[in-house]
Amino acid sequence: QEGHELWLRSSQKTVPVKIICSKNTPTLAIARQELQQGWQGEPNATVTLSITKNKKIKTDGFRLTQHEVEATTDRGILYGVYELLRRQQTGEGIQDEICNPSYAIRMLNHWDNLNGTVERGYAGMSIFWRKDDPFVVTEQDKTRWQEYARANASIGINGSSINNVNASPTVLTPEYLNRTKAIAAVLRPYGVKTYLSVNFSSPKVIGGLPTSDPLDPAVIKWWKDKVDEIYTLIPDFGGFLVKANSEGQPGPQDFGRTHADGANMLADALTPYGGIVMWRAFVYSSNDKDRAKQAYTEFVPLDGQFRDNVIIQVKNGPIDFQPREPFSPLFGAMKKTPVMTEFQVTQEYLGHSTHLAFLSTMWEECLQSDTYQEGPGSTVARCTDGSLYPQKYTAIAGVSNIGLDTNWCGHHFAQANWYAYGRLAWNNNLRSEQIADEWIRQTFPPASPSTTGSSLYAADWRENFLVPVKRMMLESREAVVNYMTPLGLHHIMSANGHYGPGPWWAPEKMRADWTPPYYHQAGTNGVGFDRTKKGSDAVDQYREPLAAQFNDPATCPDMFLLWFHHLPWDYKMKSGRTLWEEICAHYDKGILQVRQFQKTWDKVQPYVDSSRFVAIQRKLRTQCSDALVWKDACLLYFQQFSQMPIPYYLERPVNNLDEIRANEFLKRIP
Ligand code: BDP
Repeated sequence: QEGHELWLRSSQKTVPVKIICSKNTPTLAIARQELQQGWQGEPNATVTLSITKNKKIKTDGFRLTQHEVEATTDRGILYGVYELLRRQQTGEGIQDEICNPSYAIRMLNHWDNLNGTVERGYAGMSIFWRKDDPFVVTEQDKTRWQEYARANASIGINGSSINNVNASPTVLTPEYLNRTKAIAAVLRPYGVKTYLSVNFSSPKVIGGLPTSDPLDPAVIKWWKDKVDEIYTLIPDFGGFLVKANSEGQPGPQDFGRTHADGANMLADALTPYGGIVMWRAFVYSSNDKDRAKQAYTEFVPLDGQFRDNVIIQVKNGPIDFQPREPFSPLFGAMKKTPVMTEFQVTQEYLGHSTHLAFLSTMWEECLQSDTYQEGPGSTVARCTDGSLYPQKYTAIAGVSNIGLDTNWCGHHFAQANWYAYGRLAWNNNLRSEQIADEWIRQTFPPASPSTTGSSLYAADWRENFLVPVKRMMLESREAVVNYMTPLGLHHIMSANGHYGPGPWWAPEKMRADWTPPYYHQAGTNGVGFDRTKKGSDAVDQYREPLAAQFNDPATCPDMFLLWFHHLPWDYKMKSGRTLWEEICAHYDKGILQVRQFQKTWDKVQPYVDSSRFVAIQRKLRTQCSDALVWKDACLLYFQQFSQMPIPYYLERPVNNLDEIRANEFLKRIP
């Protein structure tokens, strides 16, 4: 009832099942145990688990029938078993089918610091690191890691980078590597490989070398030796994740070298072991004009220069995990270099773990966006999964939202984002509707009369619980967009917390591109960032017909309007309303949507245990009052420029702008 079991709630009664499996490995032992604990099929059925050489089954994939799981590896068997159990729980049938993953590497990135805090984490401290007794591995630690690994395996996640991309060099010292070894040992039988984020200055900081120049022979040797040391401890270590020359982190450019020089040097050290480098393209500096263009400008010229075990890791949008962004133009633009998508599962810009926002729809929108890079149908999904470009490795990453909180994610509904990320990493063509449906069925299964004291039947459950809750989830991200950043507005959150509204926030000495006015450009002449050919020309980084479509406000989708255009407040929208009225209408709609979520939730009370019901009800109340603050803050602030009334058919503000600005509560950084 505290949500610790996630979507893996133990069933009320176990149904006996016989299992035939000719091999035994730690992974297969888990597969057996899961079947024994979770079987919901016909009693005393016999299930066969077989490892074969079927060429149609890719690594990690499996063939599934009602009573058989076939795979080429024991990991594939484990995934097949979880799929079989999921189908039994959700009631979805099983044909004889082959399921192969869209990406070979399906990562969670933890932004966990070695002192136990989590950057952009809203669910408690790190499950991996802690400040006191940092090198003692307790039984409690191991239990958590095991539960974590199991949850990942159940949705196909097979890699974890366990420390912050703003990496401390210390993680590569022997004590921390030993702890990493202990973590890897617990994750391994669940098929989850361990990776580390590394700091590019490590040779200097912990190696005592005079430089970290990637072309310096002593530096090259230092990394090679370090990699040897890691693989001696962890023979199946996955590789490195690197944030370099980004937001103050060191990198190859400090020595006049390129991203390719830096990435290749690390890649060469990892090659003998089959390890990979995930090199992030999240780069921008304060001097250039449009931040949205910089990653593309820096990385496209390097296409073709990277080793084949380097993957460029690109955030879904060109700025930074906003409630809505167009896809990053890097997808499909680097044709000779594998590119992977980085999604943010933790809700840095979408209400932390206080607001209900099911992010699956956002990721689906990105994955299904057509880049036109190889003609129509060149979706982001296909540009990254190996179906359009030859690549040795395919991968995807999600920035994790978990911590030591009992329910892992802070908000019960935030668990759905972990789940959805894993499911989309496995199958980038899944639809959010199906994912939400599966998640609800597993996380809030119909209560039996014995647990609630009332008698509820499956048919009502579907109609009165499943359908409305699913609708709420599917609408929730759009609601956040409406009350925070409608019509292409972006990065107008307060200060560093990125929680409440702060369109006014611009301290005098602050870098302009770290302040909201840089992004909204509001003035008496209008609002929005001009990225057209007459402006920063960011549109030109998109392939036709997109460049032309985005360039013209008449054809630019409304949802990206102020992302690409600076328009007068009385600009006539497709709806016939002025831009100002349209902005007001969107903020207002966001409030109405959250109010509706509250009603939906209150109404489903009979179908949910009281602990989770109350926790979610409270969060929705806060979300609603926060949304109102967002709306009032943004409308009253922008009104100073538009000088137009908030349309009289809309509700009036209930907060004063000066009071909101003076109030610290929305700036909270948990
Ligand atoms: C931004 C976060 C910052 C991260 C950075 C990154 O505000 O904490 O370090 O992204 O991705 O979204 O490196």
